Amino acid sequence: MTPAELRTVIEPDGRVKVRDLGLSDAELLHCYRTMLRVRAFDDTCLKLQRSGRIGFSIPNKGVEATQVGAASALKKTDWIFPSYRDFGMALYHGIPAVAMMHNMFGNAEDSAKGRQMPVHFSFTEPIKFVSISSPIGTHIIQAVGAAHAMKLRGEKHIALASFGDGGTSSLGFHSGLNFAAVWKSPVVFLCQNNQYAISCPVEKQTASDGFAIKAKAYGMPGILVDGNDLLAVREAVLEAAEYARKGKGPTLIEAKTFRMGGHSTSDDPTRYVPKELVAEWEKKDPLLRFEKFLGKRKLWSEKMRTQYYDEAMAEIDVAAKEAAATAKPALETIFSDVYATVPAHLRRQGQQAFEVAARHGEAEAGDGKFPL
Ligand SMILES: Cc1ncc(C[n+]2csc(CCOP(=O)(O)OP(=O)(O)O)c2C)c(N)n1
Repeated sequence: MTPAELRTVIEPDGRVKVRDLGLSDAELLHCYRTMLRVRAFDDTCLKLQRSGRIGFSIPNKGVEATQVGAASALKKTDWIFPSYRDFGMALYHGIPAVAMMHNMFGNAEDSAKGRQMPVHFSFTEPIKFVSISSPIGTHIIQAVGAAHAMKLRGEKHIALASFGDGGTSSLGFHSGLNFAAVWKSPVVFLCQNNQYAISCPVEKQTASDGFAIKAKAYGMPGILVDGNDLLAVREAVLEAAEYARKGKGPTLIEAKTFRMGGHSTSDDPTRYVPKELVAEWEKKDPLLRFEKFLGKRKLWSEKMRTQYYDEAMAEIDVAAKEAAATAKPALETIFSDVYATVPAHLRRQGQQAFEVAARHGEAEAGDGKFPL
């Protein structure tokens, strides 16, 4: 079988192949600003982690165009089942940076009340951004289930499941894609092929010719798109979303991109990513590509980049300070939002734990070892 052809819209020099982008200048600038806000969020989190104020973060550098391009193709009534590397999807849709920072600090204002790891955001407004699942691939089936429920209810919303190349080796990938294709569930599968799953290179992840090609076997359309080309990703997701809304079922999109940083702030990619590969992809930086495109439309200047980035850093600095100053969740909230009525045995156990904590004090941050 011939592999899918790589789709692009923005040429490396910034020219575009299509006339009607379906986005106003203001919307294009919102996409650009969102990518810079993601970089500012990353840069701030690295400093927070290195100075011991948060336990962990996930760098997004290099994959911002995939995140923002995909997000821009969704409606506010759609549901996002994100990977942990999708900060741009949340920021694009207006989720406040401070709400994300509350999760990074696991404080009392965090929507999960500190019961998730950092970067495991969950929001219901202004878009459904479903709680991130740490076990790789498990959210793919959650997305299919939610999408299928929407179909049964006669709603026209769709679900987007975003995952990495590593996610395709999960059982969730197989059962999710198979079910969705058979039942024509309105879901878009977005595989962000960023070349690595922690230190596992893509050549060791699959023996097949990429990931888009796998759609064929499941009986759904497969699209291979340049993930560093924001407009090409947007176009692919729009096409897949429309297909799903029409009741035709799912699509698998492979966005080919590159993780320009470490897997997480606990990782040192220089130990396993060849320098030449990094250099090759640095030239394809999605932010630079979009700047060239905006430049051709007289919408961009070097000064604008500095101004947007500085504004983003100031915004995120305020968010981080507010989150840092917010109290930890009270121990008594451990069962909140979990049960409509807390079962008697848990209430009893909770009571015992609260009494022990009252006698001995609560654990201090850093008492436990942090996972990868
Ligand atoms: C079931 C399971 N196995 C292993 C892990 C450990 N783990 C965390 S992230 C990750 C890599 C996933 O890579 P990929 O899906 O390509 O996403 P990326 O991090 O590249 O965005 C692994 C193996 C996990 N969280 N869950």
